[in-house]
Amino acid sequence: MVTPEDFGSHETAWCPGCGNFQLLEGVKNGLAAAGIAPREVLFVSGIGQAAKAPHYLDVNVFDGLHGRALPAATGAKLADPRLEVIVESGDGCCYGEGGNHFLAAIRRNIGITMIVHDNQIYGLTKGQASPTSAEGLVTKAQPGGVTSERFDPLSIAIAMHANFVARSFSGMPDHLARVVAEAVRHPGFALVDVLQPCVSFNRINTFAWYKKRVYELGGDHDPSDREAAAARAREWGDRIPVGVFFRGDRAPFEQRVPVLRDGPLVGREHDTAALARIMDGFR
Ligand SMILES: Cc1ncc(C[n+]2csc(CCOP(=O)(O)OP(=O)(O)O)c2C)c(N)n1
Ligand code: SF4
Repeated sequence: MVTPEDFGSHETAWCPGCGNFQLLEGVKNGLAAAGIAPREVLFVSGIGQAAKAPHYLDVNVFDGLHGRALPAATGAKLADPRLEVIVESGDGCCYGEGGNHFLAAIRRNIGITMIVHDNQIYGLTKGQASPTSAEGLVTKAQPGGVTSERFDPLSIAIAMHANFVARSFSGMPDHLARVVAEAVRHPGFALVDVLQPCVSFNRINTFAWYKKRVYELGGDHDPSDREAAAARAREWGDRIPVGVFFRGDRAPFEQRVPVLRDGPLVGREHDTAALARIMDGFR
């Protein structure tokens, strides 16, 4: 039996009170509930406070560049589809510089779970606006307030037929663990956007701010209904829904790629002379 303790316990470099702590525990609990052992999982992160999360887990880890976790994760998943590949990083990393990779991963429906610590700010670089910052938010780098519309990851993911779209909140650890467990079990690309207060640089979207607004999607929501999911995703303001918005049934990319029909690429014999001939062809 897999337990949360199997994923280890480490000192972190996060600020006291940060929403990342509950997220870390939620991920451990979710993976244990899904029965996924540490050696079966590869975490790929970018750069940021959130991107440090995999450093605090006893799992396989690859640190990508800021915004570039998904391409590395995609390569790993194609090399060995048996791996449970999870991208874990911040909203700046996943939706800003990583935005195009996010769209490509949804289109491909690659079997990766992307867990986003959505604190609506750049934490590591000390408080600049991120794509999910609210319009008008004042920061040291945006003294006149953010002038762009907020990026809405759930609406985009649902509009593009992402296979699993969910949101949770670090203030709801049990809910978070349940959603993570469900996301990793669902085939294809799964998005878990987690509302994560940054107590140092986002003084607006605090735990108290979210607690007043967040509510759980109930039995009246049908996650197979994409139109209903889109309508719920647009709800943002006095009431903010969390839960599984949408569950699709598209076949994962790794099941459709011809080269993988004969099994994983790792461990296969490869002909270095043939590879050298191909490389010579580019000279
Ligand atoms: C290619 C590249 N662009 C920009 C940066 C600078 N940078 C590092 S972390 C970061 C933002 C972090 O914000 P987010 O991804 O939301 O994570 P958080 O720190 O809030 O958890 C930026 C802009 C970088 N290291 N590399
Ligand atoms: S800066 Fe914000 S996101 Fe980063 S550790 Fe501190 S509270 Fe958390």
